[in-house]
Amino acid sequence: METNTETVVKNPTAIGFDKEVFKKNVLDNLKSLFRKTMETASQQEIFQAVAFEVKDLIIDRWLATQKAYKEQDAKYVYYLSMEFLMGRALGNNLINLCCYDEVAEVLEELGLDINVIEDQEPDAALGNGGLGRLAACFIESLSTLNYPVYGCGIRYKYGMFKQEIHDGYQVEVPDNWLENGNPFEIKRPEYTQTVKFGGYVRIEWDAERQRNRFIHDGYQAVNAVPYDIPVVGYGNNVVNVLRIWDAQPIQEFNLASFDKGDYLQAVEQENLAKNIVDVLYPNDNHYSGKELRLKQQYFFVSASVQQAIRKYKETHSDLHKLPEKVCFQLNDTHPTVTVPELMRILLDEEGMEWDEAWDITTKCCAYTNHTIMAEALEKWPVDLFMRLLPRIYQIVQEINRRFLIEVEERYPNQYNKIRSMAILYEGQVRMANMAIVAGFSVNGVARLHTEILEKRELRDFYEMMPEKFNNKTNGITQRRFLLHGNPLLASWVTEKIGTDKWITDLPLIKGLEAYADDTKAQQEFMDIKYKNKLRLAKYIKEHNHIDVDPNSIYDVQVKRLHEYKRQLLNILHVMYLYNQMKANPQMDFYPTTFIFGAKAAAGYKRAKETIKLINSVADVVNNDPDIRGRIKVVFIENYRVSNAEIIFAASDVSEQISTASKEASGTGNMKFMLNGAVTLGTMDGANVEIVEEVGAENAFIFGMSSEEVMAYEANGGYHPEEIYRNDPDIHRILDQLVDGTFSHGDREMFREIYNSFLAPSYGRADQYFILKDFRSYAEARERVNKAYQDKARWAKMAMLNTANSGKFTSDRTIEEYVRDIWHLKKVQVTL
Ligand code: GPV
Repeated sequence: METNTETVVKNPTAIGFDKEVFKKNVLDNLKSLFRKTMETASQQEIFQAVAFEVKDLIIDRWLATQKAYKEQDAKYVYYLSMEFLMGRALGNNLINLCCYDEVAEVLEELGLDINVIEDQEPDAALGNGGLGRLAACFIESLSTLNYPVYGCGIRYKYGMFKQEIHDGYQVEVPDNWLENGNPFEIKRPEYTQTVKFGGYVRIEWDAERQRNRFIHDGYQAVNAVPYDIPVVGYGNNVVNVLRIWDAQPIQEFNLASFDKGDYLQAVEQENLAKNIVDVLYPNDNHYSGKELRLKQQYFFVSASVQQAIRKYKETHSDLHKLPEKVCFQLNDTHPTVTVPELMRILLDEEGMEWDEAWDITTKCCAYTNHTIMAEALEKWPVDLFMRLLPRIYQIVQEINRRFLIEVEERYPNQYNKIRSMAILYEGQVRMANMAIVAGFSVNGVARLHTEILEKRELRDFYEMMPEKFNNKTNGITQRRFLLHGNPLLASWVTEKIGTDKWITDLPLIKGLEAYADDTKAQQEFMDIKYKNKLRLAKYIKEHNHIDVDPNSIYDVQVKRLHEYKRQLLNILHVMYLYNQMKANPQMDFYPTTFIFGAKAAAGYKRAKETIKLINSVADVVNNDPDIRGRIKVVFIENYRVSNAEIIFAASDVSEQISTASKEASGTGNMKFMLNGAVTLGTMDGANVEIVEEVGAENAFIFGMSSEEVMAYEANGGYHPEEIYRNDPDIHRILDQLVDGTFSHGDREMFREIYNSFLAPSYGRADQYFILKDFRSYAEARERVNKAYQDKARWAKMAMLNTANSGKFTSDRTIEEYVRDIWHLKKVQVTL
């Protein structure tokens, strides 16, 4: 793999950093921003003053980068995503500017702790989970690897809600992340675009060109105003842009419109603009079909595509060559209206013929699929779609018409092919089908996932157009999830392998393998883990008021709450363990802290019940004197990027227990591995590749294979009541859901969970095969518990996980996207 370590500049003075200047400027900022001094300023104000100073360090690199791109007439990827789960910026910007330690020293001289200052920054939580965080890792890697990118998204006023736990239940609190402003963003009103909704399409004869013209009229319009956030590369002077769009009402009345002076229309336009970017939909892996969501999609896509074309035309005259300079990468189907929007611009605004426009569009668009779960597939009702986007809908119809002719030619009289591949079908617009038909690339996010797409979910498309399909196994950035999140381990890795080049070349971390059997290194590794466990214990004490024992095994499942991720399997097993220990207080068991962190979509009932169950089990188990603290259950409130960094660093066991075939990839699994946690998981998503890298002896694998799961599904499921009848331990825990054991006698609290196994009110019983996998899971957990008691063996396993995590850097993933899909060139930036 090509790396660019030779361009990395780590000497802070070489990047123009001067401690004394920095200090003086921070004090000046305090004065000019808040009329305060060090003595009177709040921590939040100091954070702001520091952040503005860091933005100053960024600005020159930002200008230099954009200048270099222009000079080299660089090709850009536009990474279009409804979500960018960025987390905090200050610490990572300092790291990538290579002056983190120096700024920490400056702050210390001012009597401040950099961690406390970093804690003042709200997470930019413009995303739900894996898909949004992947986008954030990708743009960071693109910057670090010297590739031009615009991240394009929405500047939600309210990002992912804050989670509070009241009486064991999740309560959602609005996330007003912009309350104190965002010191890193820059408003760019000069790039404002207009986006049109509703109305109708008028057809006029264009005598000159001898063809129809399509004129969109009677619409409501909003202005899209971009805010740019810098994305700093590691030590290479590159600063790319995350461009997020805000919606503003159009000030002037549309006097040119035929019903001029229409007061009501002006008011309606204002209302449209008011709510379009209000809030991120908090659904993960789930399509909800709300009109406002489609408005959000078209809003940011139209603005981004218009902007891309305008930029291209500043320096190029021939739009036929657009694919040489622009690639639109669609992060799942959410931005798929990119396809008809680009067609609209080329046809209606540029006056092209269909075939020319289609040729360009299909060379510019590429699609990433992130799930095979049916409930996540976006299918917009035709009536809603055509009402909101009348001209776009016409274009979709034409794309569909022409595609179906192709299908018919290739597969005469095979209606099943049309049924599976049509874009418009049974009154719905099927976004995935449109993305596949129009994209030149379709990729899955882990090898197993791509295989399932090819062999099953998208079989007909794969058969018809195999050349489009490819795999890009996900990755994560080690700058955030090791260098920033786990500074102790980061320094130790550098010391052990004798170089810090792993920061931009993660496979070098393999050098740790030489120490796997070295007793002293094992001790050092576990000492670092212990310190990180202390740090997490302190966090949990401060935020959740629970004492945890840093000598216990930290067994951790943090991710969105979803039935397919099977937090329920985890907590049912804790109930089982509790029963075992009550029955046999002397049982051989190493003390374990079961840590959960998860937000449930606000409207996802089963997920919220599961949170309540976890907290209820925690209440009983943590307070039962018979257990003597040997089992603890902790639910960490408000799991998000910033506390995730602390959690990964402190984990011993990484729970990756999704029903095989359901988790497209997972990326948390990689963050745990990098930080030396051992995977306890199913053969699902990227777990398969993790096991391949680290070796089966250094992971704990259990459960049905994806093939087995899919075979059961093809037969309509299985019979969980047989297991219930024949396995007394399982019988007992299910009964405990409805006998009040974990609910102060309330027999109804968990009735629906109970019913989901034995008497589902909808769908199949135990849809995610929890009981089917239970014994295998229990046995794997026993192996984990035994293995941990052999300190040397565990230390070796943990270290080998870190040592073999090299493949899972997002730098590798990005190089593959560049090689196979984007074909970007590296741009060197000098100051
Ligand atoms: I679709 N993913 C997500 O976070 N939200 C979504 O709406 C959809 C997918 C996730 C998958 O569930 C993960 O397996 C995957 O690792 C991640 O996307 C990034 O590819």
